[in-house]
Order: sequence, then C-alpha cells, then structure tokens
Amino acid sequence: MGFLDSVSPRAIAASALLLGSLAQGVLAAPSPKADWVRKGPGGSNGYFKKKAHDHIRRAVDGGRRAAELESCAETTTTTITAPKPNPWAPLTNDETAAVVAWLFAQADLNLTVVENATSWDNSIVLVEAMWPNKTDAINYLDADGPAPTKYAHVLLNNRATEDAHYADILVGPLPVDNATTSWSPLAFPYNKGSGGTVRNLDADQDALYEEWIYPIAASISDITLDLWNGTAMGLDNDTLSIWSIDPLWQDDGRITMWNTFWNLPTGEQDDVTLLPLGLYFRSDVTGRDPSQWKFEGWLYNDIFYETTEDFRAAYWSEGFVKNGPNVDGDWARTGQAGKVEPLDLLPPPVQVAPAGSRYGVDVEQKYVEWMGFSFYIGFNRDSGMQLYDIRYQGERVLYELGLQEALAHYAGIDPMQSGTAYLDTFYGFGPYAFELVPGYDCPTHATYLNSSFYADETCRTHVDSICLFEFEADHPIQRHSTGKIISITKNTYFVVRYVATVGNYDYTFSYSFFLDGSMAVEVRASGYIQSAFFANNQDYGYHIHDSLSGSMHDHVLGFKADFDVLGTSNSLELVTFVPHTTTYSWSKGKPRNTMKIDRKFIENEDEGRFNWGANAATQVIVVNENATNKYGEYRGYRILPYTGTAHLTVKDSSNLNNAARWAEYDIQVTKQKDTEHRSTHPLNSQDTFDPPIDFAKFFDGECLRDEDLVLWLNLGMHHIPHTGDLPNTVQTTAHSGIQFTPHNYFLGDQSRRSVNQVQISYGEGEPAVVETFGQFDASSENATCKPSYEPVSVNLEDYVGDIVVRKFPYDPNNPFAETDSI
Ligand SMILES: *[C@@H]1O[C@H](CO)[C@@H](O)[C@H](O)[C@H]1NC(C)=O
Ligand SMILES: *[C@@H]1O[C@H](CO)[C@@H](O)[C@H](O)[C@H]1NC(C)=O
Ligand SMILES: *[C@@H]1O[C@H](CO)[C@@H](O)[C@H](O)[C@H]1NC(C)=O
Ligand SMILES: *[C@@H]1O[C@H](CO)[C@@H](O)[C@H](O)[C@H]1NC(C)=O
Ligand SMILES: *[C@@H]1O[C@H](CO)[C@@H](O)[C@H](O)[C@H]1NC(C)=O
Ligand SMILES: *[C@@H]1O[C@H](CO)[C@@H](O)[C@H](O)[C@H]1NC(C)=O
Ligand SMILES: *[C@@H]1O[C@H](CO)[C@@H](O)[C@H](O)[C@H]1NC(C)=O
Ligand SMILES: *[C@@H]1O[C@H](CO)[C@@H](O)[C@H](O)[C@H]1NC(C)=O
Ligand SMILES: *[C@@H]1O[C@H](CO)[C@@H](O)[C@H](O)[C@H]1NC(C)=O
Ligand SMILES: [Cu+2]
Repeated sequence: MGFLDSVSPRAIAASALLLGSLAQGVLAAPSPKADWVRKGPGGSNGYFKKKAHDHIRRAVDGGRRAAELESCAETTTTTITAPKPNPWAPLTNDETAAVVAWLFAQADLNLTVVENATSWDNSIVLVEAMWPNKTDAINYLDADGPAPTKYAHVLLNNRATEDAHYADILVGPLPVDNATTSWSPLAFPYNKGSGGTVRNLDADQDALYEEWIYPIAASISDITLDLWNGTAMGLDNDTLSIWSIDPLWQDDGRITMWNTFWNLPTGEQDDVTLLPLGLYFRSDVTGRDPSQWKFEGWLYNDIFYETTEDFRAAYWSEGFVKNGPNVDGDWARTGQAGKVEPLDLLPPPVQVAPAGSRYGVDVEQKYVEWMGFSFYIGFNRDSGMQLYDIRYQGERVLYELGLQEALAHYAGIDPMQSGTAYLDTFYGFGPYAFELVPGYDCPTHATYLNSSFYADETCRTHVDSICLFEFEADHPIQRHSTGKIISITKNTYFVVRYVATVGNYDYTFSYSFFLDGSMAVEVRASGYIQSAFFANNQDYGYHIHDSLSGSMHDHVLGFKADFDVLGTSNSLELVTFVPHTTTYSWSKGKPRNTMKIDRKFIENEDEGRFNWGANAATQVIVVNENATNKYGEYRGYRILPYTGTAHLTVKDSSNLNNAARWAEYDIQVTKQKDTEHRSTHPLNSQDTFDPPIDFAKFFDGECLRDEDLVLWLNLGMHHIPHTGDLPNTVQTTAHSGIQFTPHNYFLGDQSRRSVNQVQISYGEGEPAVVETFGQFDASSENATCKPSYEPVSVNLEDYVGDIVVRKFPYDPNNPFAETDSI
C-alpha cells in the first residue's frame, strides 16, 4: 500500500477504478495500434514542404483527376521535428530503471520494494524527471545554451521510523554513474523549512483498518444489521464500506478522524458516493501506536453518544428514530434510461478533417505547431499535463501553463461532509488520465498521445490519453454584411485535451488556441457527486433522493500562467470602466454623468491578490511597458473569464488552514522565482498548519513592475448538486474557463491571415462574386489531393487500460509484467 491509499472516498473509488481497469486483463501485452492512429511521413523536417512535394508528385491533368488523386486525409498526424529536444520530457524507461536500481543500492536510504514493504519499511513513491529551472531552460531554448542537466525527482515514503515522513529528494546528475550521481534533499521549492520532508499521517493504513475501523464497526454489527442488513468487517460478504474525512483533522497537536458508513454498490458502477448511511464515529489516531488511539463516540441523527454502550442503549430503546438508507439501484446507474426520442436512433452530425491534420506534432518530443502557435507538452504525476514555451508567431507568450491543484471543499451538518476538503494532487492527476474515447472525448480525427507515470517500481502508460485536434466552432470568428458585400471567416480552433478521473469525479482539461492569437483554458467536470445523508442537512444541500442530500461544495482549480510578453520584463495593468461626472469644454458648463477608464498598475506583491471586479468592469492585462506599439500603447495579453470562475467561499478554512491559500482569490500575481515553482505540494494535506508549501508566504512585497510575472489563476464552480446531478453531474453547467487574448499586441486582428474566409459581393440580378482568397478548392486544376469527408471509423473494442513496465528488477527484453496494486 502506498501514497494513494488513504481512507477517503476519493482514494477508495480511485483505487477501485484502477483495479477495475487492471482486472480487465489489459496488462498481458501492448495492444496493436488502432487503425485510426495513422502516422504521417516520419522524421520529415518542415512538413509543409514534404506534403506539398508528395502532392505535387501525384497531381495529374484531366477530368479524371479527382478520382485519381489520393486522399488529402491520409494522415491524422502530420509529423514535424521539434526545434530542440523537449527539456520537460519524462525520464526514459532506461533512465528510470537506472535511478531505481541506484536508489536500492544506497544503504542510507534503506529501501524495500513496495511489493514487500510493510508499514514499517521505507519505499519509493515516485521517480520522475525534475523540472528544469526557468533560466536554464530559456538559455537552452533561446540562446543555444546547453540542455539543462537532468535530475530525477524522487519521493520516498520513510516509514521505518516512529516519525513516519515523506521526503522529496533529487538524484543526479543523470545518466546514473556510480562515481558522480548522488542524492540530496529537494528543499528549495518548499517554504516549510523542513529540508524537503513532511510527516505522513497515513503511515498506518493497514493497522487503521484491521485493528481499528473494522473492529469498531464489528462492535455494532447488531445495529448495522438492523439498520441496513449489512456489516463492514473487512470480509468478502461486507455490504458496507467505511471511509474517513480528508484531510484528517489537525488541531491542538492531535489527529482526529471521523468515519462514516456507506452502502456498497451492487452493480458494476462505483456509485458508492451516492449511498451514505448517516452514522459517524470519531477517533483520536495521533501517533503510530494503535494502542494509544482513542475511540471518542458515535453520531447519529445529529445526536452524539460518547460511548458504544450509550449508543446501543439508546438505539434499542423505544422511540429511537431510525432514518432510511440509501440503496443502490437503477437511479444511480449510468446508461440509457427513459423514453427514446425516435429521431435519436439516427446518427448525429460529426465533424471530419477532410485534409487530415493541419497541425504538426513531434510525437517523440511532444511538440506541437498549429497556425502560428507552438508549444511543448509535459506531464507529471501530481498535476497531469502542462504546456511549456507557448509561442505565437514565434514570440513566447507563456513560459508555462498548467494545473497546480484542484480542491473540492464540502460543508454539511455532519462531520464527514464538514470534514471533507480534497486536495486532489495527493491522489494525483497523472495516474488517472485514462485512455480517451474517440468520438466521445475527442473527435475521431484527433491525434492521440500516451502519458506515463511511475507507481510501485513500474512505469505505467495510459495509451491515447492526450488528444490534439482542430475543430470548427458553430459560429464564425468574424462576419460583416452590407447591402452589397458580406465578409465572413471560419472560427477554426485547436485543442489539446486530457481527462483525469480522480475518484468519483472526471475532470476534462482543454487548452484551446484561436486564429486571432487567443487561448483558453477550460475545465469541465462530470462523474458521481459525493453526497451527504439527508437528515438535518437542509442548510447545506437539496434533498435529491430517498435519504440523500446533494452536498454543497466548492471546486477550485488553480492554474499557473507564467507569462512572458515580449520578454520577461512585464507588468500587470488594470483598466477599469468607472462612472464619471464631468463638465466638458463643449457642455455649456453643465456636468454630465458618463464614464471613463481608470488605468493603474499592480505595483508589488502586497497588491498581488485580488478578484475579478464587479460588473466585469476591470480588464486585467499583462503588458510589457518597454514594448509599446507604434501608437505608444503597451503591447500585452489580456486575461478574462471565459465561462464562470470561482474562488473558495470558505474564509480561513478550518479544514485546510495554510494548505490551500492559493484558492482564496481569483487572480494572484507574484514575481517568478525558481524557489516558488508551484503554488502547492501534493502532501500539503499532511500538515495543514505548516504545509510543505504555504502559498501565502509568496507574497512578501516584491516589486511587480517590469518583472518576470507569474499569474496564479483560479477556475472553479460553486456546486449544490440537484436532481439533475443524478446519476452523474453533466458538463452543460459544470464548467469553468479563462481566456488570454492579444491586447494592443498586434496592429490588427490576426484571424485576417486565414484564407478560410469568403467575401461575397452581390447585387440585383447579377450572379454573386465570391472571393475565396486561394482557399482549398477540390475542383480546381491545382488541387493536389482529394478531400475525404468520410468520418474516420473507430473500433472501441480496442480500448485498453494501462501498460506496465517493471523498473526493478529491470529487464528491458521482457518489460511487461503484471502488478496488482497501485
Ligand atoms: C519480495 O520478497 C520475496 C520473498 O523474499 C522475493 O522473492 C521477491 O523477489 C521480492 N520482490 C521483489 C520485487 O523484490
Ligand atoms: C531499515 O529499515 C528496516 C525496515 O525495513 C528497519 O527495521 C531498520 O531499523 C532500518 N535501518 C535503519 C538504519 O534505519
Ligand atoms: C534551481 O534553482 C534553485 C533555486 O534557486 C537552486 O537551489 C537549484 O540549485 C537550481 N537547480 C539547478 C539544477 O541549477
Ligand atoms: C554501481 O554500483 C552498483 C552497486 O554497488 C553495482 O552493482 C554496479 O555494477 C555499479 N555500476 C558500475 C557501472 O560500476
Ligand atoms: C440481508 O442480507 C442477506 C445477505 O446479504 C440476504 O440474503 C437477505 O436477503 C437480506 N435480507 C433482507 C431483508 O434484505
Ligand atoms: C459474513 O461472513 C462471516 C464469515 O464467513 C460470517 O461470520 C458472517 O455471518 C457473514 N455475514 C453476513 C452478513 O452474512
Ligand atoms: C503509445 O503506446 C503504445 C503502447 O506502448 C505504442 O504502441 C504507441 O506507439 C504509443 N503511441 C504514441 C503516439 O507514442
Ligand atoms: C522598462 O520601462 C521602465 C519604465 O517605463 C523603465 O524604468 C525600465 O528601465 C525599462 N527597462 C528596460 C529593460 O528597458
Ligand atoms: C493554378 O496555379 C497556377 C500557378 O500558380 C495559377 O496561375 C493559376 O491561377 C491556378 N489556377 C487556379 C484555378 O487556381
Ligand atoms: Cu461538484
């Protein structure tokens, strides 16, 4: 058992999910590559040239041309070569294996393989590439400096001690060499001052269940059988399960755990989070010695009983109020239900890419280009996919863009909901980025990439878990008509997407790029809500099923956006619409009620935490004060909500204390520092008063004018589940997004560059004159290939789970091995 195993719904649902996917026999061998992942000509430099050449070779004259031309859509991935190898690339299989072997050879680390580790052994949680410092990466990308030296970032779970703790260490330089490789604590990204370590509150998982939770549940099996005809004793015939709050309650130096009972689902779905039963118990589980833990009482129907005897006596006495259970059934299951509308039996419209991909991908380096944009893709265990070095028309706009953390903070009349505030990087986004479903998650014409993560001395790959595709919006990006001419431009945009299912909830992350140089970051959520028992919970949720309350909660998803607008010397300007009363030279001396704009800069970090202004009146713009356009205006990128956003409603959360200060505002801006690389740490939940990274400490008054700025932007949703969240939350409303758009950056709109626009001049009696600007015309004698409007077909039976490569012991000739835990 490791890092991911914690007594919470999220952990249990998540591990059930993983075990479920493992159990489908997907580990035996890598599956043959699905048909629809067709590669373009490999290894070509400059894909336009190569493509054009192929097509010209095929072009022939005559009326039969079209029939003879080959399909333009022969590739769904046009291959390109990244300008430089990706400095954010993951470790290779061999590198990871060498690091793991090296770690086991270090006597001072005293490591045991996870398979054989007990709760009193040290083990490895994580081995992945250490991120490069920004100065090194920029020197490499921009100035032909050396590639940043590679190091491995390793997380150890040191449990062979009374003082169980996690330790982040650096191992390197790589490649591993006995003479030069060493390890050192990874402390510089922490501001806790503990040398890269944090206590482990979950060290005794096994004892917790075997010696504590199950015996307590067994002690009232007469009551659980009477109430719900079930028991939770860790046996195969259990029909109940028991989870704890997350994070564990940390106050007065004590560690308090609340547990509650849930009915287990009876079908294949993991709808357990819809089946709370309304009985809770409290324990003091401070320290590693179970004999020192204390049982502290039962709570049922908002009445607290200090001892099991008190509870039993009350329960079996006359007049005791018993609430009904929540029981699994069709109401909690996904799948078709209800009346089918007759026309729904016909296939809905689809988009196709008639000419194949109009974007280029270096699959090996995870580097992408589309219509003037380019970026690298990185991927890590904690927060999944990140984008780096995002450029438009050759100029870097963002050095880094990606998720930092997602929290789901609940509230309720009961201690379980009141005690839940998930910090999801603890579970990790990377390990739960499952294979995408073509035709559902992303179009069938998308390019699909793999992602990998480390777990238990293996490296696991989720095939086709990142998708890239072009899509046409259902509205043009530009239009204008007069009585004589209409001008209109297609709104074709590019998306990179992945989905992470963290326990009960599925988050879809989309990064979109538009023809005018805009970008958008969006999150959508679906899956099973975590619900509350209905009794007494009216102030915290709606009554949505038999004994069920939709438990109110905030989702806040923190993103890092390290802007570099025309270099790193940037400032944040706020331009606000303000009401204004003034007398003009021409207004006959009478004051006029009107409005004007107010411009101000965020001067330093003391002003660096704020919210979107009321009435959307304030524009937030990252500008380069040293880069003015020819009219003297600052060139910049504006940041604005795309769909709704949210920050945390709770003030100074008693659950999270200093562990999620990043969630308190919509927009927060700091000076970029390698020591402030991320806003949070996946183990912040282990020490909420003194977490590894306390974001509030970033704000120490530093100047923010003409500095390298990092914006920490929160997306989110205030969620009160209602009956429409059953069986799953739907993404029509569960979404949030933010947009970045060029602002006085160019001298005009960049979407004018697209040829995929028309101007139609029309007039009385005359045939309209259509200007198509050289856009592709299949009927033209110059057409070099035949567009294919056939949708790409997909065999969903090829869907697989993860592919596992064992790293220790490592045998590259026989890499596939089965493991049964994560
Ligand atoms: C776990 O321990 C067993 C028994 O000592 C041993 O045979 C096995 O190789 C160990 N597993 C690993 C991965 O080292
Ligand atoms: C090494 O770990 C073992 C348990 O795996 C433990 O018994 C032993 O005390 C540890 N040794 C040191 C020097 O910490
Ligand atoms: C990265 O920056 C940190 C903080 O300044 C520094 O401690 C560390 O040594 C740097 N790493 C490398 C590889 O230079
Ligand atoms: C490095 O050290 C390990 C353990 O001491 C040893 O097994 C390995 O052969 C050494 N490798 C080299 C290249 O010396
Ligand atoms: C109680 O559970 C048992 C075993 O799970 C089952 O056989 C029995 O039918 C259940 N009784 C009722 C009343 O549901
Ligand atoms: C579950 O199994 C255990 C052991 O086999 C048995 O003692 C117990 O009565 C069973 N419980 C139920 C509810 O059937
Ligand atoms: C994804 O992984 C599978 C299995 O290892 C491999 O066959 C495929 O080539 C990989 N796809 C990409 C795009 O790297
Ligand atoms: C940038 O502009 C600011 C204020 O306009 C000025 O003080 C500063 O010296 C300039 N920096 C550079 C590098 O030109
Ligand atoms: C075909 O290409 C030639 C050479 O570029 C050009 O002169 C001609 O106008 C093109 N014809 C059409 C129909 O676009
Ligand atoms: Cu929600």
